[in-house]
Amino acid sequence: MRTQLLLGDEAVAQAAIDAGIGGAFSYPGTPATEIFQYVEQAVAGDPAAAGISALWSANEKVAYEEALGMSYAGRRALVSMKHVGLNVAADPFINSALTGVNAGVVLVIGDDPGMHSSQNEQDSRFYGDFAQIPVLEPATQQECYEFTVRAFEYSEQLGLPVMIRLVTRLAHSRANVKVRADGRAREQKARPTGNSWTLVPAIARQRYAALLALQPKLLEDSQKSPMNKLTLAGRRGVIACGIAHNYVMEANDGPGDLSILKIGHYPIPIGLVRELVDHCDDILIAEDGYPLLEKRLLGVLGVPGKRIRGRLSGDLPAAGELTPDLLAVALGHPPRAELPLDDLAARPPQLCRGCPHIDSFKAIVEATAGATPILFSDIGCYTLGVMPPYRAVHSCVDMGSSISMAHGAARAGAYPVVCTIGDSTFAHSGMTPLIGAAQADANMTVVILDNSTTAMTGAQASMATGERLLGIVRGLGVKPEHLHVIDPHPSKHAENVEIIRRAVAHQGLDVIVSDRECIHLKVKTKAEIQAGQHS
Ligand SMILES: Cc1ncc(C[n+]2csc(CCOP(=O)(O)OP(=O)(O)O)c2C)c(N)n1
Ligand code: SF4
Repeated sequence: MRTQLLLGDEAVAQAAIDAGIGGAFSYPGTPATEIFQYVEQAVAGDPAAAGISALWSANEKVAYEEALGMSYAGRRALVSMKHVGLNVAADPFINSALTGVNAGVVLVIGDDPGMHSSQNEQDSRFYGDFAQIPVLEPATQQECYEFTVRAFEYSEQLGLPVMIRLVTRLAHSRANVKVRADGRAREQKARPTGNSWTLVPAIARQRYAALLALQPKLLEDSQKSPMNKLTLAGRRGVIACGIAHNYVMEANDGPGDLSILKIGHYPIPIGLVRELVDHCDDILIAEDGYPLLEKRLLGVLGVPGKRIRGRLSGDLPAAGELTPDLLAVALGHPPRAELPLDDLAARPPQLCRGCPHIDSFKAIVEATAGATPILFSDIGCYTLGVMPPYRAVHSCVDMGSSISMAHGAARAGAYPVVCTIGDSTFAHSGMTPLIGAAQADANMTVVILDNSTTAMTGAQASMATGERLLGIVRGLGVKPEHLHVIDPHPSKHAENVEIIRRAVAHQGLDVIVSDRECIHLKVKTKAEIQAGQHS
């Protein structure tokens, strides 16, 4: 055993290394990025991690499928992503509960209650429930480590993927973690035999029946799991899930006379919940996310004779992160005096001075002045083009949506339609809609903002930049005479405006690659960029 000061994310990564993974798979996204980055760095410097494969994937679906392929071939695989990434990976994820896994697959999701750097605050425990697989929810960095080690063993024992759900506060805070010092690669498992991985309907029906048949065991396991702890004391009870347990302990200054069910292992341990509810009159449910447990417990008709409180009852807010202060009030303690933060001036995020995206937006705005353009955009630093003075972003829905939405609008007869998308987002999910737009020769202009990096999440390498990007665009069917490259720099402004004007005037598809490095690639180290960026 040795002790290391680790982020929750890093504790998960260290545990995966110690569990003998053959590979880590991911696409960057806050708050999960550091999981993969820790493995990547360990591969370079830690002999225990030598031989682990750690390459960023093009998107989360690809990452999940690569992990599944590694498992099929007999090696344990770690796959991590932010919560909205699981929407992208949902297809293989849900289906892998039917195929099952060979060597252990652990999927780690970083949820972001409060939307510190995300488009929504969806709760991934629902995905686990939907796929009918076990979900583990650690409360501390030590549990991040221990639950991950256990998750690999459990995944192999069940032949199912196991999900670990983290939230931003846990993923991004540090504590001392006791780790095993004996991490080493495991033997390769034999490849599966038979057809169970081929989900044609006849096999899929059998596999789904097998998954359903496994459900009583999953429930029995969670009932007995040491990750779920029931302590009966007074008639006031709390069910605390994951990190919410810490908040309850802080808010109440320890357990006091509360009866407490701490949940870290799902499916919901129904027997333990029943014991707590039978024992108590008043039950507060503390979940940092959606009211998964509260909703299930109340059902359609509620629990007669018991007071069930939580986000649905209004005792805790319906949206946003939980905090010890919110729980203190819900537990009947006086609210703590607020810190006087009013004097701090609000500082909205901005594009950096000298950012190439600024010059791209200035040129787009000038080239479309006088018309009423629809300016679809996407997710990255450039989303900040929504702010004045540019106001050049009218939409940002999900990664890759700019090109598809522009195509839809063009088909509705809208004109001019211009969309902006970053190089990494283009590789993630912009290429597929461009195939259709090129085939239809849609009347729209796509501007790919190639700053040679995935800047927003901390300057990870991009898969579609420079000459490679141009080759991809041509390969997707864009006519060479309608593919242009501009240099987004103040000295080239007039020239760029003219190129965009002509592209917009052309009744068909044009793609403009706006090619200039993020300024921080030149003047800052990756670590400095990572310290300042997120999402
Ligand atoms: C499905 C999903 N995965 C990951 C993210 C996190 N994320 C936000 S923007 C972005 C990529 C940004 O890179 P790029 O498109 O090249 O733009 P830049 O920030 O470099 O301007 C990532 C990975 C997300 N928001 N949604
Ligand atoms: S990090 Fe780079 S791409 Fe992002 S705003 Fe700053 S200069 Fe622009």
